[in-house]
Amino acid sequence: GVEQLNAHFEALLAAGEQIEPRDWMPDGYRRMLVRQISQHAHSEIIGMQPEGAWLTRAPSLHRKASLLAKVQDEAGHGLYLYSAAETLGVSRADLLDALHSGHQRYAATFNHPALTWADTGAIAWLTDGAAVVNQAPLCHTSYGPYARAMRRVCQEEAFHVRQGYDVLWSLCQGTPEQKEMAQDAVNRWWLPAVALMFGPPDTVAGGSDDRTAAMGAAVSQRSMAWGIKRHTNDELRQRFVDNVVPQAERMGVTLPDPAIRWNEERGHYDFSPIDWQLFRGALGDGSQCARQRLAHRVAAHEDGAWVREAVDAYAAQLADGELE
Ligand code: BYC
Repeated sequence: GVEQLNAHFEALLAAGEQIEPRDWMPDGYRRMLVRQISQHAHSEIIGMQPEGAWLTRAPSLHRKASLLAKVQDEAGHGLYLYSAAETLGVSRADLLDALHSGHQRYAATFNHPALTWADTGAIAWLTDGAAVVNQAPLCHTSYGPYARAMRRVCQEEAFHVRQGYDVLWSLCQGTPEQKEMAQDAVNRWWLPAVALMFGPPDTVAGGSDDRTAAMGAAVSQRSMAWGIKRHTNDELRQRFVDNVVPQAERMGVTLPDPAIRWNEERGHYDFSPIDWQLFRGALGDGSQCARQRLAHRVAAHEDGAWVREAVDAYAAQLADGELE
């Protein structure tokens, strides 16, 4: 019966074995994975847009080539992740419909506009930097197909972080205007990265909506018990801040949080607590930029209909033996 299956499932988790598509799994585990993997996949493909907007305006051929490769990588990440989600019995078409109709979310980080060239550097350095910290433990997440997708994604993200750092570094070596442009982009992308890429805080500290924050913590605990998440959101957020503060110092930009200082006793950098209300506000749902992101995505999907039709027609001809 179900109890026996569940005991076997729990035993696999306890032994540190990965769960594979052929294995029995509780409905809640499957639902939680579908939700996280699809939200993740959507974030990758919507996340192409802020930087993608600068492809035609990159300041040199060299910068254009690396940005193009970076944005293409994000499309690839979306594809690995949709494939991983499909092993759970959902279809990519349905997941895309859920994104397009607003039924599923993507990281609200990407509801912010990329106003200058320096934003491409700040996004890659901070947002991809946060993503690597959040996603590296997912290489050991309990669901096999998700873990395998994450290994490749993380290697590519690590390259993106350096590409972003290099864009900002060069601007910081340039004219006062260029340096100011770098600082301005860092000022605008800091909060979206530190607040949104890690999800809500683990505790209600600083927040005023106790009920939803407590629910968030319960979901997190469930996720950790199933080995989907390996660390809490705030642990990973701290790891990100510890990585990034010395990098900012080397580059010569200031992170826009006056509370950032080394705490000898904790062995970590202190920073301002993430306010839950601010987090909700910063989601930018319904903002002009969010509407544009979605409209752009839907238009790209519709423009690509002929490709999907051609692929289906080709597959049908192959199946009928019309092509050799
Ligand atoms: N934005 O789910 P909960 C990239 C919502 S892309 C909007 O309990 P948890 C890149 C959440 O939906 C890679 N909403 O939080 C691409 C829920 O609301 P509903 C992105 C958010 O479990 C291109 C409520 O808040 N990486 O790197 O802690 C260019 C409660 O949250 C957000 C991943 O996706 C948000 N950010 O999960 C550059 C990694 N966060 O649905 C870079 C995998 C939360 O109840 N994902 N909400 O109305 C994760 O690890 C988890 O999804 C998170 C949040 C830690 C992000």
